[in-house]
Amino acid sequence: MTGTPRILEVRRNILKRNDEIARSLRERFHKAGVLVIGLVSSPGSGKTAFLEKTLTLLGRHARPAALVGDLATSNDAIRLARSQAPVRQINSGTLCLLEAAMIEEALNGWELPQLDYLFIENVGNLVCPASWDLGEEVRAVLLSVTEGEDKPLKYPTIFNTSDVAVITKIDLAEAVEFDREAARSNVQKLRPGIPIFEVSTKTGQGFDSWLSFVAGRASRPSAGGPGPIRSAG
Ligand SMILES: Nc1nc2c(ncn2[C@@H]2O[C@H](COP(=O)(O)OP(=O)(O)OP(=O)(O)O)[C@@H](O)[C@H]2O)c(=O)[nH]1
Ligand SMILES: [Mg+2]
Repeated sequence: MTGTPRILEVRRNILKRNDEIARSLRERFHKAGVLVIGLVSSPGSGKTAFLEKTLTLLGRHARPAALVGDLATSNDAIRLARSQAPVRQINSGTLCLLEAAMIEEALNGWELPQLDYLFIENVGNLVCPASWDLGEEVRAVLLSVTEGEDKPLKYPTIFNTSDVAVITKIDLAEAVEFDREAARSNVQKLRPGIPIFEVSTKTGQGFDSWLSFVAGRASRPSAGGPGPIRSAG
């Protein structure tokens, strides 16, 4: 048999369609002047806790909003809404990732120019979301100290498609004998030069630096062009 196996071809077409929607979303975000930051990590590494604190702190002087993806429940949206920011939950059903079309639909009725920041918390998974562009300007990958320093090496795609890394639950580092130098060096091996923040939502450690980074990215004119390559397809 010759030619591309059909299953591969279908996957490639789906990824291509996703990239087209992501590109048009990126243009909309750019025109509206909203900085979009995607959060990816394994389940339970602290995305919602980190985002709730980020929204609360940013909300004191700016207009942040969030979309949050989970297979089921609205639990995370309820937690994030405590920050007073506009929040929408996306339920992906059986899908282990968010697609650009889901973002497009979830934004219905929102006036993007009235926002300064839009955060997108992806479904907890270190594999599925890696190749799916959502039109975000910045992708942040979170790694909690309880997961082990080797995770970047074992799940390289999610780390080398990210623009910033956040080590979470740093208050637990000692208890789990977290080797921060090894973790940092593993992240840097995959994405040399990537900024890395170490934070705790329990103590507030690291949030000043993280918020300075976010503000810096917001004030930097984005290219508004095709954007970063996330798709491996
Ligand atoms: N000690 C400590 N616990 C934390 C911290 N951040 C989050 N947690 C705890 O970690 C658990 C998971 O946090 P979530 O914020 O739900 O994690 P998540 O990544 O959003 O999880 P999913 O959306 O299910 O993938 C909760 O019990 C949090 O209280 C932290 O900085 N320090
Ligand atoms: Mg969550």
